Amino acid sequence: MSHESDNPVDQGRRGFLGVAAGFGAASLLGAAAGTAEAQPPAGGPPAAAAQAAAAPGPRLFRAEVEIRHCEVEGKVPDDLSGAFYRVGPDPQFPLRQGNIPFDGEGHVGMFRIKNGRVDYKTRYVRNQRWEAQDRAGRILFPMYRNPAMDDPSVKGLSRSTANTHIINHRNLLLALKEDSPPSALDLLTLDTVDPVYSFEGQLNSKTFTAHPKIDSRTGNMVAFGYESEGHGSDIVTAFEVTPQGRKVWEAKVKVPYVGMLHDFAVTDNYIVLYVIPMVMDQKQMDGGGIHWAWNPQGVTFFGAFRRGGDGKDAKWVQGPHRSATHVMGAWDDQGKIYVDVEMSESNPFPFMPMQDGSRWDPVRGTSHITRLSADFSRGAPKDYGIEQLAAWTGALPRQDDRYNTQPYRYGFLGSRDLTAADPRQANACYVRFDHATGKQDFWNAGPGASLAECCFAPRSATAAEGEGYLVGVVTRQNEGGRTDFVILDAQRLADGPLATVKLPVRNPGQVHGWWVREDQLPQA
Ligand code: V55
Ligand code: FE
Repeated sequence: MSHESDNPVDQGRRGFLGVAAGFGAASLLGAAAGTAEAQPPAGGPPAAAAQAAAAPGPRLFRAEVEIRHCEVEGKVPDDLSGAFYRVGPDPQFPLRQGNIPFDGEGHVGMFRIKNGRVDYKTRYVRNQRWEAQDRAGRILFPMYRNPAMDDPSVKGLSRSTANTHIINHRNLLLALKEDSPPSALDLLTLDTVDPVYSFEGQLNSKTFTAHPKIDSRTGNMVAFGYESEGHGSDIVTAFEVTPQGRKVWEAKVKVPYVGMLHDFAVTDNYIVLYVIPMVMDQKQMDGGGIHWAWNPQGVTFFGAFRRGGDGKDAKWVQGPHRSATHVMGAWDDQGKIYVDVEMSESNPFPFMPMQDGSRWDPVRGTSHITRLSADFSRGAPKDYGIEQLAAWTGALPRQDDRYNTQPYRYGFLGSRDLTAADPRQANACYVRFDHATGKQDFWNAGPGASLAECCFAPRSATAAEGEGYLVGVVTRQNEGGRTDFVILDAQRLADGPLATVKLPVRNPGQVHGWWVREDQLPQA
């Protein structure tokens, strides 16, 4: 894991990373395993080799792949029909020194599953950034979310890498980066059909989150943008769109300070924002650096406001120094709000600079699933609750997405085997949390495996919560990074995959993935 630390004095602490699963470059882009990250390619001219060796991103892939009738070990369940989509950064050209693996152009993958057959296809998101750099043959947006560093030729173009998450809306596949509007793709061909999607002109924000939620009752998409009125803006715009695409609500609120608002929570009655001290650092950007730095003195704010309101009721509850990025599930109950997040004591991202120049701490940067709670029934509470739910580590939790806004029982997480005799050798695994019993069960992916974020696919649109399949991409680091796509019975993870789709190639990294049921897909 070359990005955590290269300093030998840190080896002791790095040993801990053998147990933890987190946001290391390797883990984010398809690894929760303790194996070394891929090495830069050997050979080539010395300058290119040096650049590759110093490149802060993942090994380049860039091959757009199509495989029909994939090889399957086991049997694809008859009642699993639809498509699994994934996206991650796959830099068009090696990242500039000082840049971070969150940059890099979005490369989308699709596993299309129907009648026991699996087809695999990948395409870059051909948006304005990709097209401009393709024509130029070089990087024109050299630094993560620092527009001042852009090549003058790209002024006015969308900066979106579209590399973070992917979600269907109406008959479109939206590829998302939180600093920009979505890019819209065709759900079946993966062709980019609208590089800067504006929700038919209804998007009243310069940005759009990577983590929209689907209302469990209405199917509406609930979303927001932060830095909504432009670079450094402290305005958040939240809104809601029907499945047919009509905007039915919007509100603007001011945040206590400009921090990374990567994910959010939506309940029946509330929008919840959690502000962490991953702060916008203009000085760092003026020096040619990235957008964010971690403020080791910063406090958190748990904020909530009513859905359907004008945002003036927004209340912010101050809390201790913490980080939380992704939400497993959230709900409200008579004014009490519960949000399950992956939470760490401090900066979870090894590649995000510490504002005081201190070294990144892998122990305090390790995340656990944690329940935040706050009682808004009598106005603003004076604090919010923080309760760690289990010892499993990991940073990309999921749930049965039909329960995005409701009380829920089952959560899923890519983690590392807690039961391993030698924690430094702990294999990657997918874990199911049962919040009703407080128990977890898991599938161990075996030695040399890295696991991308998993995704739940229901057996049918009306199946009970958690009844269906857990799907995810396994990178076999001990086979040159070859790809397996696994389909597990979500109620019997320990039994291992029902089907393993074996690809002969490695894969572009994944940040997030999304399942689209057959009935939500256009038919070819
Ligand atoms: C995240 C990922 C991003 C980003 C900001 O996982 C936050 C969190 C892949 O890009 O730009
Ligand atoms: Fe995310």
